[in-house]
Amino acid sequence: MSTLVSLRRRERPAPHDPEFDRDVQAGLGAQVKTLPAKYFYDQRGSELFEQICRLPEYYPTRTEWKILREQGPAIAGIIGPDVEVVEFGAGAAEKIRLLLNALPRPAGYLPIDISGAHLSAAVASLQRAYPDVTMRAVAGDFTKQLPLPAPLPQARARVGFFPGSTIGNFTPDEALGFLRNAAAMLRDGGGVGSGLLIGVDLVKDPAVLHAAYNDSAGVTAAFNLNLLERINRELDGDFNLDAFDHYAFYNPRQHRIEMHLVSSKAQTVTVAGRQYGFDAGESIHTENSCKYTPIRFRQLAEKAGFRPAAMWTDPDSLFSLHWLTL
Ligand code: AVJ
Repeated sequence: MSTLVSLRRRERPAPHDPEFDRDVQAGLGAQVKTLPAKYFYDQRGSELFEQICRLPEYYPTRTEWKILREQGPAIAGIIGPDVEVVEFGAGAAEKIRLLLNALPRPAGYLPIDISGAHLSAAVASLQRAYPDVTMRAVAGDFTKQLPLPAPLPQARARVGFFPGSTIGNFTPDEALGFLRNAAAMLRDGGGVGSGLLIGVDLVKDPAVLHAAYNDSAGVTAAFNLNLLERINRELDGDFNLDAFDHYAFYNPRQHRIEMHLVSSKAQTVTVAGRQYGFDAGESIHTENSCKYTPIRFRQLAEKAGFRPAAMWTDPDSLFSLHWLTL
């Protein structure tokens, strides 16, 4: 059975989503301009991200996929049967297939994603492939405390799934907050054996990191700039996309890729009737993508109340998959 929870209201994002409006106003009005990375993923942005995942330079997706595929039996052995999988930020709900294939008798799948339309299409096709798994999609922002549907009676435990190093979008402080929040949500409906399976990108040669966010086909640049296009469309903005440049670099002090949109000239932009001045060379900081060493990530998880129980990585130590128990 497939249930969609509060999806209808968000199917087509309202032209003037008040929260988007507020966040853009706060971000562009600040001394140092920023925009929240979670707004990348409108219809077009989600498509561009899927293209990024197939780029030769972008190693995280295919490396994590390989770890999941090759370590599937080991992972399934540790997690066990009859669990409800809660996916945070499910997007296209593709990787979950690998996990559902590997797990013995999975009871349920509860994906959470901000892009409701994208999620409902993905879950519909997934449900056809897994008729015995109870699927309940939740449209919402998983960085906030979200009320989840009651646990399934046939599920023994709730297992969180947070692949793709999405946690890298948070600063370490925010990541700690997310992990504490996830622990509370999973403990709530979970029994013995609940935990979190989470993909974390690793610190590595800065040249490899740099290439992954500066692909030669320009897809990452288009992904970054699409945020301005979304503001133009949904908040009646007049950003000239030719007057902003994609700029991404690795900051080794903070172990993170930073993505910016840099104004190529002095200009004034209007959004929802408000004006924002840009100096030549001024940036909008649009994304952080934090990288961790295995030890640093385990320390963070422990601080949030998890017990690091297992970790898998690839032979080149590009990416890590952690199993954290409660
Ligand atoms: C989805 C946040 C993991 O940080 O690598 C990819 C997003 N941004 N290329 C990442 C992203 C630019 C991605 N995450």
